[in-house]
Amino acid sequence: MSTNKPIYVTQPYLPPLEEFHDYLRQIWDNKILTNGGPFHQQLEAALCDYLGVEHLALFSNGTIALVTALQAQRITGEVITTPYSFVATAHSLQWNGIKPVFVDIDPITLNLDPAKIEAAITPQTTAIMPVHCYGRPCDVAAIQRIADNYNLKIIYDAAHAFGVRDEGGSVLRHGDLSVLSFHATKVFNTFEGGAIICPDAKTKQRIDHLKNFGFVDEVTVVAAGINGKMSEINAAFGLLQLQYLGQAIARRKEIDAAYRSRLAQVRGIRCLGDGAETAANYSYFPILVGPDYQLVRDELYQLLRDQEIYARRYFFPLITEFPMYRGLPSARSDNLPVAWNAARSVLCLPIYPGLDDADIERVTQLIIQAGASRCEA
Ligand code: T4K
Repeated sequence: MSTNKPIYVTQPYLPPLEEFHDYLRQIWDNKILTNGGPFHQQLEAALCDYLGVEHLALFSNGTIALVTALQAQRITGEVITTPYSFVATAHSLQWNGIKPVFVDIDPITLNLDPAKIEAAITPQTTAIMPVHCYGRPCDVAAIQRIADNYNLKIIYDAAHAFGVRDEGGSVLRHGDLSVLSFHATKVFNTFEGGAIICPDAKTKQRIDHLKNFGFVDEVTVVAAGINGKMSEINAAFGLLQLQYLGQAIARRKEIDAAYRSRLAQVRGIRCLGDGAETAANYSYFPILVGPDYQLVRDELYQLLRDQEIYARRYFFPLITEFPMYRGLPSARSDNLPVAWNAARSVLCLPIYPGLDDADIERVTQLIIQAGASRCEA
């Protein structure tokens, strides 16, 4: 067992505690704890500014935001989605009584492959739910073309895509709605939290009603809404964290670059996003362990774990391998060969602002040495 400190796949960035006390003091003074209080309103405005979007509704977490986004667009029937994501993507459909139809992913980006979507459309299809996996944008233009041709809605699961931009601005402007997660493990976090990016004020108003039980005023309920509100403590933490986000992302960018340069020469290891034109937000650092590497992915995963380096296999197993989805015809592995292979070769390396250069050295040296070991033997 190593004497080094454990290294996790991620750790939240925590601003100075004393500064959070000021926010807590204000909450204690005005006694508004939730239900769209002042920090909630301020965070919505601050995030619109930061992200470059016009309308945003905060939520208690990303999963409830996804469930509500589907309700807001009145999605029913079948929705085309990716098997290569966190299970909440498909669960949000299931919670709405919608049948997920799984389509394979692109081998370069690991996002939903637009070339495979049309074949999965049936008369019951009402929408597409793609995921900007690891914050790397989907082929939004191709997906939009298909949606336009077949009159489908697009709900982006943008849980990983905080702050990601393309040539036209925020990647979150695409589709009918985009949903963010502010979970503790994300680039920007509010402990738990999430948001829906809305295209106009009317949509935001409907979503605001839906996240507050459907209440419009004291006596009027217009829909069977849910409780998806973000509390003042979470919103206050978000406001404070936003002030430090620039430096946190800058450090993530350095780590990303360090991994890429150190691992560039390792045979059989591919760093996702190498040569990609659109930068992500450095939220994850996925590598693909190919057949040319000396260990299979799970051997490398275990070797790192033995040294208390907790890299994670996001996303293994595929969503389609879980019991509530595996019986669906679209869940068959021969329908999803790219996703199946990616789930068995991916390893997300630790990346977070608190990771220091010695940590990066430790992680990469182990990968380099393990890659060389059997050649020497
Ligand atoms: N859509 C997509 C594409 C998503 O990836 C997610 C969430 C969602 C939707 C749903 O959004 P939310 O409802 O969660 O807002 C984590 C997160 O729980 C989950 O938010 C995230 N995706 C998913 C990819 O990862 P786990 O089970 O891997 O997390 P856990 O607890 O093992 O944490 C990983 C590491 O992070 C730990 O080893 C240590 C560190 N950590 C974690 C927590 C919670 C900390 O240092 N502090 C902490 O408080 O799921």
